[in-house]
Amino acid sequence: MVEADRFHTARPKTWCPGCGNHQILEVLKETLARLDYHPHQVLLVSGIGQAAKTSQYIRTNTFNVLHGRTLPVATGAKLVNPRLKVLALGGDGDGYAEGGNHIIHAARRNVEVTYMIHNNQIYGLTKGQLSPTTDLGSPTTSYHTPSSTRPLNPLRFLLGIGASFVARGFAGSREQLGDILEKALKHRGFACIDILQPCVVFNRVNTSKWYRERVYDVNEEGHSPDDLAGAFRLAGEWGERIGTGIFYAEERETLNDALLGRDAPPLVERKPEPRDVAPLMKEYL
Ligand SMILES: Cc1ncc(C[n+]2csc(CCOP(=O)(O)OP(=O)(O)O)c2C)c(N)n1
Ligand code: SF4
Repeated sequence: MVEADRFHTARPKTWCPGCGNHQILEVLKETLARLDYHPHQVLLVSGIGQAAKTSQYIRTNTFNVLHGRTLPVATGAKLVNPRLKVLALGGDGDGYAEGGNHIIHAARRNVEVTYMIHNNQIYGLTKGQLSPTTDLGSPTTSYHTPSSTRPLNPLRFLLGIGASFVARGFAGSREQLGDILEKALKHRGFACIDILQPCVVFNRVNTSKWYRERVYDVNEEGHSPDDLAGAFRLAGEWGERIGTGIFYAEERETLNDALLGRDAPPLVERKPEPRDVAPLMKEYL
C-alpha cells in the first residue's frame, strides 16, 4: 500500500481557507494511495479554473489544458497508453459550459476516464460569474439582478447522454466521497462524479452549511445503481433534499475496447504495420 504522501507536492496552495477544493484534493490523494497507485501510473488532465489548479498540487503526471478541453486530451492519452489511469478534472464551467460538447461524446463513446467535476455553481477563478449550474435567483457578479436562467441538472444530463457511471459527492463528506471515487476509479468506462464544492467567497447561497443540511446518501436509502429510472427520479431532487452517492453504473464496451481490443499495449510497444499505399495513390493519379 502506498502512502498519500507519495502524491504530495510542496507547492503552496492559493485556494481560500475553507474552499471545498482542499478537501477534494486530499480525498483524491488518499484514494489513489488506497488503491495502491504510484504517481507514474496516473495522468491527471485538468482544465482552467480554481478546481483545475488541483493538478499543480498533486504529484502525478499532469496535463493542464485549455479551458473545457480536458476530455479530448484524456481520451487521446488513454488510447495511446491504455496502462495509464487517466483522470480529468475541472469546474462546472469548464465541464458543463466550455467543455459541454466534449462530455456528450466522451459519454457516448464510453471513454476510460474518471471525470471529477468540482461543482461550486459559479465561475470561481474569474470572480463569481453565472455558470450553467447556478441556482435560479442566486446573485452572481454577471448581472445586477439575480440569475434568471434555469440551471442545468448535471446528473440528469449525464444520465441522459449515456455516461456509464454517474455519481454525486459532497466535498464535506470525505469518507463517502472517497468511497465513490474508489468505485469510479475501478469502473471500466466513463465515470463522472459531480462534486458539490462550496466556494466561500462567491457563492453565499450554496454554502457548506446549506449543503450539509440537505445531502443524504441515496444508496443508504436503498437506491441500486442499476436502476436507471430510479436514478432519473432521484436526480430531479434539488431543494430540501439532495441525493449523493452512486446513481448509475453499467459495464459496457469502452472506446479502447472498440478501437484496440481489451488490454492493448501502449503505442510504443505496438508493432508498426506498414501498408503499401501505392495502389491507393494510383487511384488518384
Ligand atoms: C476559452 C476560455 N474562455 C474563458 C476563459 C476565462 N476563464 C478562466 S477560468 C474561467 C471560469 C472557471 O470556472 P469553473 O470552470 O466553474 O471553475 P472554478 O474556477 O469555479 O473552479 C473562465 C471563464 C478562458 N481561460 N478560456
Ligand atoms: S474563490 Fe471560491 S473557488 Fe476560488 S479558491 Fe476561493 S473559495 Fe475556492
